[in-house]
Amino acid sequence: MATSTHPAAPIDVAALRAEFPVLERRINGHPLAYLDSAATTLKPRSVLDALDRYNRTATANVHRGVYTLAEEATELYEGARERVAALVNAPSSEQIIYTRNTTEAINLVALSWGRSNLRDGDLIVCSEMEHHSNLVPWQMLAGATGARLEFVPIDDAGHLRLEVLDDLLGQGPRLVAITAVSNVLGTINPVASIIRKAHDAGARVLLDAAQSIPHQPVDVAALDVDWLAFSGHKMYGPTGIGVLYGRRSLLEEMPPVLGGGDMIRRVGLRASTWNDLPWKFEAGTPAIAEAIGLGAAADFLLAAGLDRVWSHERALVEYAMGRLAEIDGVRVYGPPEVAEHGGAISFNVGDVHPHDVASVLDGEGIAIRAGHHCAQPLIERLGVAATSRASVGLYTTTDDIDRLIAGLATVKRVLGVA
Ligand code: C6P
Repeated sequence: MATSTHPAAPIDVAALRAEFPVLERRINGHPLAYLDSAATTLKPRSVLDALDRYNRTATANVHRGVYTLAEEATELYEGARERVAALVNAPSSEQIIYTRNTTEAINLVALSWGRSNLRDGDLIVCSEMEHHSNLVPWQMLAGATGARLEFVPIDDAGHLRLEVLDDLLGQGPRLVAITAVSNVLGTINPVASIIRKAHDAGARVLLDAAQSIPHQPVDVAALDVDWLAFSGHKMYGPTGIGVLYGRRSLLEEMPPVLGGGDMIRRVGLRASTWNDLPWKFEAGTPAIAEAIGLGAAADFLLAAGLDRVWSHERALVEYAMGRLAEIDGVRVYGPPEVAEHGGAISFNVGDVHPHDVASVLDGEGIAIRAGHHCAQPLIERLGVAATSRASVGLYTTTDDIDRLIAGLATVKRVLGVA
């Protein structure tokens, strides 16, 4: 992802934290230390207010009515699309398709472009570190078309083995579908060079940006990526809304996947024609409040400044990795280099099951995720049943990390780890 080389002024974390009402909660008698932003981020007041304002004062369907409320709702809904386009530097908001989440965005490409372009024997390249969302849709597409799937493996430190990618690109794949940042290992993949090389080999590239959008500046125009998928709920926005960005020429040639209201230009009894972009892909009444909330989340991130968010989070990850390394019996997975490590840190404490780690920490008010993180092939590659995962957001502080470290001492004591 594009990262600035300029030192960024620090974000005012205390002021930002005050925007998140959930942080006022006490959990099991302790202040909340929320270290699960990779699963979903907390929501700031501006997003909550945007949802509430639509529901309380501007409720109407979009693209249908000619009365004031309906026009206001449509303006809010389409205005949000402009702000999401600005967040990722899309050439036009017509290239921002609202979906339910990252998963639906990736499925849209598989069902639309994939089903009409891939044939028996065509190659799709993924990696061993993909979330199920960027794996299962391609398995289904391969099953339906006869296309074959190959995988870029990881090395023991959790980097992609790029020499294998080069070999696979030599076989002329039609598609490379890869994550920008691993939700388990935190690995930041060198996506700009992957995209360049894949294009040179004649492949299209889909980037799963679920774990990069809320953390680092992402510029779809500079990356020249074909499709980019992300979720609102991981970028301080509401659940139920996500985005597919696409190259205009591809979106124009892709057939719609769902038919119904709003996605049509003209309907006859036996045939119909399709609406313009982006509505061709948005059949039925959309998630209006959620899209408006997503626009507020894009504004929130733009105002915070993703360069500054990235500096803040990188310092936290460096601090957390240093502190975790001090604890005997804790094994951290993923790249040791902080520059290559995004906001998710997976670890295990001796042989303790991660669910036990997470529940002891919960008793201390610390929220982490434990399990396979919807990346079962990767967890298998790591040779474990599951991991514990702490992940940061722009509201995370070194105090949250200190609480995690102290909590792990409690885990070791309570569960008898040497
Ligand atoms: N990862 C996690 O705790 P959805 O569910 O569609 O909003 O996002 C899917 C998804 C796709 N790609 C990556 C890299 C992801 O991390 C996720 C969601 C969450 O890691 C929930 S499983």
